[in-house]
Amino acid sequence: MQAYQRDFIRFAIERGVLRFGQFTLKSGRVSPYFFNAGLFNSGSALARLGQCYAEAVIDSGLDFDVLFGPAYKGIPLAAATAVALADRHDRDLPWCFNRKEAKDHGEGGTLVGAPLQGRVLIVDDVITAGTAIREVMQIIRAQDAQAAGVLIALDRQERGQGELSAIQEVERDFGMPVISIVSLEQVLEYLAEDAVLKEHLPAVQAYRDQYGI
Ligand code: OMP
Repeated sequence: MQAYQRDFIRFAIERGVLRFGQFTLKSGRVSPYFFNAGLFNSGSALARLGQCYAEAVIDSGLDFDVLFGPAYKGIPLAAATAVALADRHDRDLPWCFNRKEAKDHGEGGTLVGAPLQGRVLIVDDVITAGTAIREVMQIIRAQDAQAAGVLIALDRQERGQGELSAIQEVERDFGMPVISIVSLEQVLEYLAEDAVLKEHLPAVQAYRDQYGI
């Protein structure tokens, strides 16, 4: 685990973004942990989050032309990442997002910001079963753009529809990489090292045994 990944997990726990307990997921699975990116809800927290995303994508070496934030949660994430790439990595790239409902006046349409064209980096929060990301792919395809990759905060490393992880399925089906700031494996490593948080380890491990890959 790299230093920025450890810092990110600590930061997510401090902000209450990463929590332990009992949570029902979109997929119906009942999870002993949940990652709520909406709780990076101050200016400094969002700035720091954007820096972590930027660091992860720079680290990956992925080439892309435009950042895309899917509504709603992806929008501030893509914006914060675009700011961090410009400020910290000297990469001033275009970014855009979609509306959930088309606007029939003014500029109209469902896309806002830079044109969605070329190689698109999708910025989102979490992939569990991969449903949300498949919907985003339809938007990108409808614009005749190409998806270059997906950048997320946490890879929950769960099974998708078959034996592969949801992320491996997305990579296989769309021929693009999924880059995450951290994965469940690193969260487990972090828990194991912490005298207090260690108490959550058995439940998270059991969940991983049931739904993980
Ligand atoms: P999938 O569509 O199953 O991949 O689930 C991804 C979505 O689930 C995310 O975009 C979130 O809205 C939500 N989610 C979280 O935000 N954090 C979690 O830890 C787990 C989920 C989830 O419901 O699976």
